[in-house]
Amino acid sequence: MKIKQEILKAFRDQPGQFISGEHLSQICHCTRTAVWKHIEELRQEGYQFDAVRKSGYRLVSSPDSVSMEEILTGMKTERIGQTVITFDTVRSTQIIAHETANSGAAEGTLVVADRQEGGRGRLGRPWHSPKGAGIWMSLIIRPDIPLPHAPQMTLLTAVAMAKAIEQEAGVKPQIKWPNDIFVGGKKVCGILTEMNAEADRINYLVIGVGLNVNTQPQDIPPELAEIATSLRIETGISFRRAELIQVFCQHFERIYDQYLAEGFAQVKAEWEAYSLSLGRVVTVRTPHYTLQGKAIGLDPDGVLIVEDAEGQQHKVYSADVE
Ligand code: BT5
Repeated sequence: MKIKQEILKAFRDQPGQFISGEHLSQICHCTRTAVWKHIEELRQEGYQFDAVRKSGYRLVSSPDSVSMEEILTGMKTERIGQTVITFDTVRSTQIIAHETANSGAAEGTLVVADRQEGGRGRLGRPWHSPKGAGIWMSLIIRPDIPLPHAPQMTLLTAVAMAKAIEQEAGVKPQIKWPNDIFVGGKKVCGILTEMNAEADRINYLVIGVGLNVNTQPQDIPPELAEIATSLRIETGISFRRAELIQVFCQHFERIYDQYLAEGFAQVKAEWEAYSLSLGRVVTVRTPHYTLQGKAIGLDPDGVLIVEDAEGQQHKVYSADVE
């Protein structure tokens, strides 16, 4: 653990308490001067400390930052999110995650940016990623599953994120097949799963997640005003993004481990419980066809089943659903 991370962990383990410079230097295995220097650096990053002679330091408040220290301090997982690479501004965290995965990054490596200049959705659509407002991250995983099962990871990610949103924001999210999470009837989160594979083997998946967290109405461009929302807009509360990332990683790891051990059935059941699409009449659009019908369920592999007016059932593997 880095010294700044150790310092933050010490304060988080004893909330509201003063910790002496001497004690901090023992925890961090460094000199008291080094402790002071790192506390000054943390102050520059927006952390507020009280410093009282003889008592030491007390952490008063933390910024809403997606720095490596903030994300790793309090991360309660075994491997998902245990390696975190962070940036102020990138074109897209997907691009960096692919490069990182290609150079051998471990499963669970997370790439996070405060802002994206070229965030992307499916089919090259743009993803609006303003500075400091949301979670723009890409997770690298290396599941040993058959290639056709890769899309199940999108559904699994949506369940993990829906649970994180529910736990942290206290609202009931709904998932629109396959990759959108809605709160209050508008899109709060989108998921983009990209795969690198050989003929019969997945090398890695990069799962991109964009979550509008503290976005204010004026940060949403006019073309998205009717369709996009944020957790803050829906609840009136600001959230600490690092904490949301930690909670997401915890849910993801638990569901993913169960999925690897037991298969897709549990994810399917949880996904259906959050579904916005099932039981509704939907329009399915792909580059090749448009279909109208009732979304009646997922098949055991996670493929959407739509029944048309003639009662014929269609399997939908990848599409936009309205
Ligand atoms: C998605 O695509 O919803 C997947 C979005 C994935 C974004 C993450 S952010 C981290 C990682 N790095 C990346 O570069 N991407 C991933 P799709 O279903 O194609 O939806 C895209 C559509 O959502 C756009 O055409 C807009 O209509 C709408 N949209 C764009 N930005 C939005 C936002 N911030 N909130 C809600 N809707 C948005």
